[in-house]
Amino acid sequence: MINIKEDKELNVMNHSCAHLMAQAVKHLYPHALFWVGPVIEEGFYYDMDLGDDVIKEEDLERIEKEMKKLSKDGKRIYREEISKEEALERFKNDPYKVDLISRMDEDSTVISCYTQGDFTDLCRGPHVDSVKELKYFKLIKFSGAYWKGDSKNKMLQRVYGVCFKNEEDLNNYMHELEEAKERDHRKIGKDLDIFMSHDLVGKGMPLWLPNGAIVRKELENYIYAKERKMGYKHVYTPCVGTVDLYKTSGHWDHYKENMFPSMKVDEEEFVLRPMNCPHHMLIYGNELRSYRDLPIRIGEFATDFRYEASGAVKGLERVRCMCQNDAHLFVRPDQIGEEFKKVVELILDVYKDFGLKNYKFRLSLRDKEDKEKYFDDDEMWNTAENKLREVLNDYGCEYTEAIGEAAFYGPKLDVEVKPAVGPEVTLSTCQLDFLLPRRFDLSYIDKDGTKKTPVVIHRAIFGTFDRFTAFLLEETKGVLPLWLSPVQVNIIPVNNEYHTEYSKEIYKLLDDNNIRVNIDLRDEKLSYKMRESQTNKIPYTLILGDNEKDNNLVSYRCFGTKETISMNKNEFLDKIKEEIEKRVI
Ligand code: TSB
Ligand code: ZN
Repeated sequence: MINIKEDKELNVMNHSCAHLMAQAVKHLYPHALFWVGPVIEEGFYYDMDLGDDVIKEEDLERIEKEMKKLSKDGKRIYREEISKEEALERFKNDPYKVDLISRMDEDSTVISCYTQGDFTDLCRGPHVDSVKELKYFKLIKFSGAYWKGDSKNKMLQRVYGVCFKNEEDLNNYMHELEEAKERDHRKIGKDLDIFMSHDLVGKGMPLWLPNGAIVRKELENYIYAKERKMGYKHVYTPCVGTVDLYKTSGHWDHYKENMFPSMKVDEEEFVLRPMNCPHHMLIYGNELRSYRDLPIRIGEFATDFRYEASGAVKGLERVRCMCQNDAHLFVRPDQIGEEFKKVVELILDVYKDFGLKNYKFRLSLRDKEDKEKYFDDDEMWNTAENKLREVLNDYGCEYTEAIGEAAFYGPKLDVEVKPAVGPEVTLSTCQLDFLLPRRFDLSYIDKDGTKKTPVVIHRAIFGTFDRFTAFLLEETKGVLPLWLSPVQVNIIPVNNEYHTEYSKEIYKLLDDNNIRVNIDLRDEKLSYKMRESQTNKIPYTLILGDNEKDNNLVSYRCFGTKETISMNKNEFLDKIKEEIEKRVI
């Protein structure tokens, strides 16, 4: 999809269209006050205080109609530059604008207003010359949005829209949007019974249904086997820790806003953990370590809790309770390069196994100015950042650099992917850390008998099982490979009366061989059952009738094909066993 924010002309048009929408809203809701209306990748939105009014679906049409009227009317848009004093005077009855203006620095910012007909808005611009240039727009959706993104503030009404240069572009965009909705893992996850959520459990706390649990278990088995082969040792640790643990690690100072509030039990104060590093540090510190023991790789499928803004939580992609495919690698300084390289190789290997191609590497570095987030040790940061660059260059990986995106304890390599709907997210991550081992006073005895501090590499290949599953559902459009499919084979007898017995025999053969098989004995038409098998995206549908029964055959249809293939039942079993074992995609 086109990135509207980055297209100069569309950016201006969409910005002007946000004003046009505000003007229309003002006509329909004269008491409306406006906060901000930025251009985003997908178009624009405006946050508005409509008093007690709450936007509903049918309101979008009304607003759009008014916008069309205003556009036809074709008023010119003109710019005025005013002093801060004048701006404060002019907008004195609008607390939102006063808030914006009072935070403006008169010496460095020009304060400007844009007016079209009866509507004036404070704005940096630029804008199109006349509202008549805005013809091909559409209001897309609406939501609540806390003022300044803070849940303690008033909830404003946010309306999203998009504007294009011509009808064709708008239609194409709307078509793509429809397709994206179809590909959204929240829709697929519901259709395929992968996960659900419930207000009584809470926002961002998905419940994995039996089908989803199968996918997750398969992912766990898959990555566990890979990690075990690479010398990882897996552990289980509690999903809480004391506040003191997180004070020791530095999370309490640097990561508190992402954590759930603490709770007191007897004399101890606990937090739900947002990360597992502190627990793994303690496991490392539990034994005396020699230089010969390193690298030590401690892995865990670990449940974490993070405070994510309620407007940001999204299906399985951004949750408040997640399970990381986590590991902490404790290495000697001379092993950083090699170990980091192995992680990059593992990432590439895994993405290949899943046939994933739409991803980008990003090197996340510190913002040197941000002394609050990042610990102050230039040398340590420089060494770590250069080390990562070096390995990436050696490996010939293409990557971009992002300042200010590093973790508080060190720089990292992230893998970024684009969901069907919404901005990019991080899937895999590999982070270098010189800080935590020091804070936990970790050591190993070096060759010369002296005590040295290990370096830690934090890494999560899937990121979280939650986010990876979300991405996988979108990339595959829910058509999972055989080895991951909740139901691998669906058996439909041609006639329940005559073919149930043979169908049950085939069911047993497959079930005994650990194939996830279903038999559909419902009193429904064959064609209905076959269609449903397709809707549920089951890889193999077996249709068993007289010919199959008399000759020990199975006849099957693969998902998405119309062709029926017949085969000896044992041959079929061998075929799919091989397909599962090889994890064919
Ligand atoms: C890799 N301490 C490290 C760990 O050792 C860590 O926690 N890194 S992290 O903060 O980047 O999180 C790891 C991964 O979790 C991210 O790469 C991302 O893929 C995933 N993740 C982060 N936040 C969420 C969330 N709210 N919902 C789902 N997945 C998330
Ligand atoms: Zn970690």
